[in-house]
Amino acid sequence: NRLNMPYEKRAEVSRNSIAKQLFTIMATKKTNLCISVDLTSSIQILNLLEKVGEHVCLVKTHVDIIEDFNTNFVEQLKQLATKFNFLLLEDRKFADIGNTVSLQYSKGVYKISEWADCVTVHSLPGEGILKALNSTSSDKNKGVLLLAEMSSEGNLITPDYTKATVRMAEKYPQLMTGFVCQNAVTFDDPGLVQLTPGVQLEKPKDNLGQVYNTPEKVIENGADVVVVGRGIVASKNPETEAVLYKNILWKSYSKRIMG
Ligand code: 5IU
Repeated sequence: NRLNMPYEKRAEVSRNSIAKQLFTIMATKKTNLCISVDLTSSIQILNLLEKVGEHVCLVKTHVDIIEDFNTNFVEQLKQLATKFNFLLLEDRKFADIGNTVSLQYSKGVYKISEWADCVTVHSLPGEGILKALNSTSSDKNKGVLLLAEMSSEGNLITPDYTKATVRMAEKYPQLMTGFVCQNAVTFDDPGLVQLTPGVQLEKPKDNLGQVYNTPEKVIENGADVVVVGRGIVASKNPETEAVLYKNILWKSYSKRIMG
């Protein structure tokens, strides 16, 4: 099964171009760390990425929290992605009807489709949301990470919802980069990425419902790419901390593929 397959082999079977690129970057840079840059200043984000860019395969953004968002920021973000060889995930969590999501994806202030390699999407509204993203023209190759589970306490996602989400994704193999989840929700397609947020070494939770696991635990649970936000971003020395997470995660993955 996919848990024992090395990333470079999984790249070969990915049907989505972003999943293929991501697996290839992970194998090349020897990192499965994704940093979540939940900062409200564009300068702070760019400065942080200068420091940690070489240690991550993916950068996860929430562009709608940036106070001084502008097109120059997007240009610099893209340049850093090229310089350090990482991909961009906008964690937009689209959740509306297809027509609205198509507009939210490509229009407005953020024009997400022009710079994001992939986006997060809720399965809640039904298949139309995937149909919309599939057909909306984009400046680049694109990918969707579908939310099959969440890390937060008391979330309303049930096992049936998770299963139905996996089934929905099966209809759009070219669009699907993978799933955002806490457990191995499917073993069917080794070309899909399991992205897991809710990871920190310091604390077991925050004050607003976030629940943390350790890096070792989430890799055991099937994570391929692991999202760390405040564990790195809020630390005194983000670069040192990024290296620490990177090393633990890569060691856990190496152990996993050994069986
Ligand atoms: N995020 C989660 N849990 C989820 C999903 C997304 O934490 O189930 I889906 C996002 C929220 C935040 C980041 O942007 O991942 C985690 O940040 P911290 O590591 O700072 O908690």
